[in-house]
Amino acid sequence: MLHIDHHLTADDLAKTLRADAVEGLSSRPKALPPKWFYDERGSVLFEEITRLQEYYPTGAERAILQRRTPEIARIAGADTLVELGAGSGEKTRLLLDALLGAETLRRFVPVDVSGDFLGEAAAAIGAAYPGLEVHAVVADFERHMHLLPAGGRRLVAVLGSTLGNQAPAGRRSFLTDLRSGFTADDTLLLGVDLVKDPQRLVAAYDDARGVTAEFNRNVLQVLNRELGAGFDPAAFDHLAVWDAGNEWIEMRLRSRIAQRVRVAALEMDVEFAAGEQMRTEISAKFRREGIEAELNAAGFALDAWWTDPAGDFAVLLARP
Ligand code: AVJ
Repeated sequence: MLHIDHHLTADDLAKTLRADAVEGLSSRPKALPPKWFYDERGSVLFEEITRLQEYYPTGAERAILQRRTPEIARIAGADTLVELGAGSGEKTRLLLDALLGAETLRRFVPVDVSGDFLGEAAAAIGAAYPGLEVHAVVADFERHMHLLPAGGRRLVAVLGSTLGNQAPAGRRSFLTDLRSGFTADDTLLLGVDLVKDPQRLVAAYDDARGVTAEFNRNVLQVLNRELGAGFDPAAFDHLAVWDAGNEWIEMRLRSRIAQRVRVAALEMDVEFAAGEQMRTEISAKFRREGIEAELNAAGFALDAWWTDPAGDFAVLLARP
């Protein structure tokens, strides 16, 4: 039983990319939203990042889930697992197995902006879990959270510290939108990376093998392909900077030279000074009190909080 809802067409995505590029490339400092990293190559590079020794979040979150999914399943009592940024990977399977073990689950709702990726993920889960209803949803987290399939008792999972890609105002509207679609029976499962020694944070975003640097520069190739831009990725250096005031990591691309880059589809010429930096991602790091206050402000109450033994990462449950 496989079913896909489309709230987003390829055309919507193309329009959003153009709008983001016009705005980001003409603002000072320049900035691009991180969601454009994840084309096919970017997704492969991100998978490779999750296996890097320096990139601790994936392993830490997996360790928490390996230990806590029975408790999560018991507390949530969910008949539906909704996974945002989904999901045929190991974490998804840990959750599905636990919910099936508790004999409450009947439906899986993977949600992603990429229809191709989602189709594959949904098919893989459908094949591995016969009898499970798979209802995939192509949607944008920033706009469509109130359109998620309703009914039953849902566990909505936002793992991998995806929330940290947004600044506080964006997190507030995302959590508020999500909350507006929640009933008293629904539960939120959130994975968040925690504030720690800046050296370890920087290393996680500037690995020795340069995989993250390639991932970062890949956004330029996305602009080249989708917008007919003329970026030379080799003309930009990768930077990872800890912003202690905002408690987030910033990834940036720094122009090695003064250059002018044509972006044909936008009929735009973009000037970079030598050494000019463009922000490509923020990855916020959290503290318990801070995320609890954000949840409360959006109408959620913190229900459970688990970390890995080193205290690097947290998985939490929250309810209306
Ligand atoms: C998938 C957004 C959680 O911010 O750590 C990894 C993406 N960027 N290395 C993160 C990412 C650079 C990742 N998230």
